[in-house]
Amino acid sequence: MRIDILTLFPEMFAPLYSSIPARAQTAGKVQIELHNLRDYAAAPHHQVDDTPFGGGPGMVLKPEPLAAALQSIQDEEKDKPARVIYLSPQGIPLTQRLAEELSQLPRLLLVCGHYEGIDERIIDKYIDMEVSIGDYVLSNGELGAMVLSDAVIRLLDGVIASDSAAQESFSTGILDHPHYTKPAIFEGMAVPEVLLSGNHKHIEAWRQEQALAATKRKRPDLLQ
Ligand code: 9WO
Repeated sequence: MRIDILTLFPEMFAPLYSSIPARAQTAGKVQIELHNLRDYAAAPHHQVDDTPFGGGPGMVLKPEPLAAALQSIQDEEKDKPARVIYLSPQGIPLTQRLAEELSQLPRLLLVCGHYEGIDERIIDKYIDMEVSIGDYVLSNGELGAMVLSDAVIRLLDGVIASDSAAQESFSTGILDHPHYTKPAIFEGMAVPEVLLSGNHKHIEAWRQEQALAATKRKRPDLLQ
């Protein structure tokens, strides 16, 4: 998969160069291309934003640099059209299901907004879908783009062990079971006996029961 990210702050994306996303890039499972919106703004001032029509506070990202950037980035691989996604609180919620769907696409182009947002005509003409990572306002779309990228990248074939992706929270529709490691007794608290039993049938049944109990207690909405 190829992920293009259009941003005013490419230096914010350091997290995608650590841990699992970094390994996925090294292994050739994903190619991440960062593009600075300012590079597409006209000289001499390279202005990317302007005051809102109708008044009000703050600034809006101008349409021309966004359109120039989106056309140019799409044209970098014409035979591989990108799904163009704008990260905003107005978007459809990012879920594990949506991450799985996006992980099947050959290319994503993530657009990061700033200030009060982007000119609506860009959304009308160039954005395929608006996605929200949750019901809160951030200071920009970059964190949303990183969250979406991470959720998608780890689902790509061969990035993590396939059984671990299949077993984890949400893929199964319920929360994860508790995990324990050594020592067997920590600050007076013992690891549940069944995990030391070596009986894999019992262990699996215990984990499923624990996962269901945790879901009922912490996220009953997931069981509706
Ligand atoms: C800022 C603002 C200030 C005064 C009045 C209204 C306002 N709305 C906004 C606003 O929504 N700014 C956004 C900041 C513009 C697009 C980029 N920004 C953003 C994206 N904030 N939060 C997100 C986001 C992205 C994905 N999922 C959740 C939140």
